[in-house]
Amino acid sequence: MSSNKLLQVLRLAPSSRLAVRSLWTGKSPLSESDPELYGIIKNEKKRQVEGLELIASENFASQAVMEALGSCLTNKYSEGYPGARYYGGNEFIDQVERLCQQRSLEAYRLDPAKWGVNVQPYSGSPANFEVFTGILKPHDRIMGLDLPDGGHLTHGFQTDAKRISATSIFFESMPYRLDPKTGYIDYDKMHETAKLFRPKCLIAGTTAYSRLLDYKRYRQICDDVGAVMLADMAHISGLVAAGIIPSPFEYADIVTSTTHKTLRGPRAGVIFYRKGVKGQDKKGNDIMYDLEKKINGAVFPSLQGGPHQHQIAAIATAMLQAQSPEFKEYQLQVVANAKLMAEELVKKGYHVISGGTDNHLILMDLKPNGTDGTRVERVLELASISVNKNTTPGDKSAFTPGGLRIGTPAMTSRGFKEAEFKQVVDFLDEGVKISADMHQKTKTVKAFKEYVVQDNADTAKVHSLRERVEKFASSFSMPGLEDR
Ligand code: DSN
Repeated sequence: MSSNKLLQVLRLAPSSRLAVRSLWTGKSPLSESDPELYGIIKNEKKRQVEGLELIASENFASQAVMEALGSCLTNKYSEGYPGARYYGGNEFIDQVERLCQQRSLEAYRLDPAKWGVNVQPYSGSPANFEVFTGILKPHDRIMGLDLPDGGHLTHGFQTDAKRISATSIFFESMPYRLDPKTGYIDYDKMHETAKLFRPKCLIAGTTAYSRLLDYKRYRQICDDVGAVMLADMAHISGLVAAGIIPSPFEYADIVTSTTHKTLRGPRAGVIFYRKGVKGQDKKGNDIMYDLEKKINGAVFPSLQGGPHQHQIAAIATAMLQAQSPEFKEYQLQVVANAKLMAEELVKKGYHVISGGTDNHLILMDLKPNGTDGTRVERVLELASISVNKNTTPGDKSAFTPGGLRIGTPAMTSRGFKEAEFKQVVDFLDEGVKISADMHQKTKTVKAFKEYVVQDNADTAKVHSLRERVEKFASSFSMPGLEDR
């Protein structure tokens, strides 16, 4: 210890000195070495246990995943790839990363001679940017589903006034959209636009779209205009692993995903890429895929440093879980629950975009109910129900969009079936009605947000809803570690 540090420690009160000493040995639990942070985490745990988690992109990771995340693997630097690292001491780390690669391919039933996988992306957004960095030059063209229509920021999002995502700053982006009449992707229009725009990469991926993607159609368009087909299956990767919805692997050149949504792993990302023989030239010689080097080089060293091996280990164990019969049952229930919710919402007169769902999520337009996503999200939050406001086709602002996105993966992980989701719809309906009443009484969002925390007859209804929600949610088990 430097003499300056020693002086600082000696000046501390005796109890703080103890805390500092144990900090030095690294042996005291979080509850003792940092009670302030420990308290915040306990509060978040309580919120998760007592609330209804309906954010479509969230889930509850298993105990095994949490243990891997909290393991000693966080201590290790391993820049490079298995067998070719820039640091020593990676014997076991190499085993972890290779196991993760192998299980990731197995989880999607991929032939290692035809597909490779990079398991180092820190999460989904970096994974997408890494793909573009690997296969495109600056200002090359990309085409993805527009964000207000259910696409992701990293699929090239920009507004009329501004390039928002780095994927639209460093590349030229053109959106495709939904057919506003049906709420389904307008593939004919996409094809027409692609012929004019000639993108180098076409993205088949969504973040708020409740229908299945027609991957064959994407492939045809890519072949017609000479584009690489990137499928971003972040939202649906659990459903794909379970084999209960069409897989993008049949048609795509590259597939990215996060690992924490329907897949129920840690917060991280993965990139799958085709390898081996692509086809034959006119003389009958093999043409090989050249994606492996480009993608791996883009992840490291172009965009990332040391891989997070504790995350990679947690992906490995999630990919093992994803191959179990219980995982398939879980995913079937996720979809059954979402379908039930959509039907119940429609019965109650709600405008569900596209009229229903084929996957784990539902997108509602609340404008016909005299309110919007921002206000309903806030009221539900006060009632211990987590959802997120979402743009629906035609919305101009992402801050006060008309819609709400709701999903079933997290509560299905806590054992909810159709009967429980019927109750959830009743809770939601109650919250939307309270929000619509409050909306009528307040002009601006600011006034609304002040009103919802005052004492009045409407907020009393929110408190009553919260009490019932918490009693209901608390009676279901929670995956993961007991106290964290
Ligand atoms: N934020 C994620 C989602 O909610 O869909 C995607 O990045």
